[in-house]
Amino acid sequence: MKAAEVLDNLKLRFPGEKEYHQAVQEVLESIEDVYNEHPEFEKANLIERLCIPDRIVSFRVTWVDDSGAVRTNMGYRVQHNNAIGPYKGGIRFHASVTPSILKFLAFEQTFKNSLTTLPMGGAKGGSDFSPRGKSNAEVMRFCQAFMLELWRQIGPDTDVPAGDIGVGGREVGYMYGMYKKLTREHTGTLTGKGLDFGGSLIRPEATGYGNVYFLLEMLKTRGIELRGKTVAVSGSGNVAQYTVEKLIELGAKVVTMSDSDGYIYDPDGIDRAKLDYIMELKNLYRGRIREYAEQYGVKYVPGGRPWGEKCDIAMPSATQNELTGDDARQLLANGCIAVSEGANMPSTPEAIDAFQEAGILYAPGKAANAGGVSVSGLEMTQNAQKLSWTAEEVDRRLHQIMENIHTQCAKYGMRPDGSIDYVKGANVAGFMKVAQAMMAQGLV
Ligand code: NDP
Ligand code: 2IT
Repeated sequence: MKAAEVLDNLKLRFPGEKEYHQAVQEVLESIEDVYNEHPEFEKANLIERLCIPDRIVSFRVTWVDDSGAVRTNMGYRVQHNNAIGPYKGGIRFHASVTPSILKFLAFEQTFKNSLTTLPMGGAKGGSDFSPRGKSNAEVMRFCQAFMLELWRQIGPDTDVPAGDIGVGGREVGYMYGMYKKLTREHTGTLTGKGLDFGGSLIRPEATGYGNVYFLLEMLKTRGIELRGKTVAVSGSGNVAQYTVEKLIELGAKVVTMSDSDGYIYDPDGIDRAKLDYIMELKNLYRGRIREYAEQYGVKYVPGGRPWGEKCDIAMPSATQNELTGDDARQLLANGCIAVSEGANMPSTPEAIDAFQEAGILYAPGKAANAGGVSVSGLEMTQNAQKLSWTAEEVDRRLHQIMENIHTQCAKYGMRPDGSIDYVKGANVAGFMKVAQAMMAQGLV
C-alpha cells in the first residue's frame, strides 16, 4: 500500500479519531519520498504496521472520593512500537483524554524516542481523570487504583511510563509506590521519580531546558542571538516553567504564560522572583495564572491564548492544537522569527503550513521537546547501573542529545537553499531508524 492510501484506510478503520489522523498525516506527508525509494518497505506493509499500535490496553478505574462516593474513570496504555527498545512514554491525567489523543501521543513518541539516540520504543497512557480540584488523598487513591490495573502491562524492560499533563512528581510517586508494593521489586519502572528513590537530577527541568537548547541550535544556523529576544510561552506547568527558567537565565524576556483559563501578559518580563511565585502558585497551591496578574498588576485575558502578543519567539508548552492558523498569521505579522514546540502537536496543520511558507525557524515537538524523554532514558540507565549522576553530567548529556537531534534534522531536512525543514528532518530521521529495525526483525 502507498503511504497516502494507508491514511485513507486508517480513517475508515478508526473513524472519528481526529488527533490520531492528524499526527499520522503529518508524518506520512514528510516520509513519502524516502518510503517510495524503498520498495522493500511497501512489500512488508511497513507503514501500516508502523501506524497501528502494537496493542492498546483499556480498563476501568474505581476509586472513592473524599465524600465517600464511588467513582469510575477509564484508564489506557497504548503500546505503540518497541522495535528499538522497551515501550516508553508518559501518562496523562486530564478530562479530555480519549483513545485518539493517546494514540496520537504514542505515535509521536515512537519517532521522538528514535531521535533521542537512546534505545526506547514509543507508548503513552492515561485517564480521563483530572487531578484539578481533587484533594491529595483523592489523587493518591486514584493513582493507586490506576496502578492496580496498569502494573501487569509494564516493567523495566517491557514498558516504562512517566509524567505528562496532570502527572508530575506527586502522581509518579504514588503510582510507583503501588507498583513497588504489587511487584515486590524496586526496578525503577517509572521515570520522573523522586530523587530519593531512583529519580534523576534534571528530569523535571529536562523538557523545558531541552527545548531552549534546541532553539539555540536553530538560532545559530541564522546567526541570531537569544539574549534580548522577547518570548511568548503558553502553559504554566512543568514544561513551561523550566522553559521560562532557562530563557531568563540566558537573557531572554518572557512576556506571557497561561493555563486552561486564560493568559497573563507582563510587558516588563517574568524575572526570577516572579517565576518563583508562579512555581509556588502552581506546584504548591495549585492556583490559577490569573493570580499572577493580581499579584503584579498586569494584564490577564480570560479564555485567551497568548499568540496575539508581540514577540520574537513563540514556545507553545500547554497542549495539542493550541495554536491555530489565525494565531500563526498573527505571530508572523508581529515579526515572530522562531517557533519551538514544548507541547506535543500544539500547532494545527494550518499553522505549520503558515510557518513553513514564511520560512521562519519552526521546530515540531517531537524534536524540540525530546529532552524530557531523553533524561527519562538517562534515568533508566542510572537505575540499571544502580547509581546516580550529578546534575552537571545529566545536563551535559541532555545538551549533547539536543544538538544531535538538531544535526539529524539538518541531515534529512536540508532544503536546496540551505535552510532546514525541521518537520521533514525529524520525521524522516525518526522513521528510518524504526523502519530499519522493523525490517531486520521480520513480521512480528
Ligand atoms: P502540566 O500538567 O504540568 O501543565 C500543563 C499546562 O498546560 C498547564 O498550565 C495547563 O493548565 C495547560 N493545559 C493543559 N491542558 C490544557 C488545555 N486543554 N487547554 C489549555 N491549557 C491547557 O503538563 P506538562 O507541562 O508536563 O505538559 C505540557 C505539554 O508538554 C503537553 O503537551 C505534554 O504532552 C508535553 N510534554 C511534556 C513532557 C514532560 O516531560 N512533562 C515531555 C514532552 C512533552 P491547567 O493548569 O489549567 O490545567
Ligand atoms: O511527551 C513526552 O515526551 C513525555 N511526556 C515524557 C515521556 C517520558 O517517558 O519521559
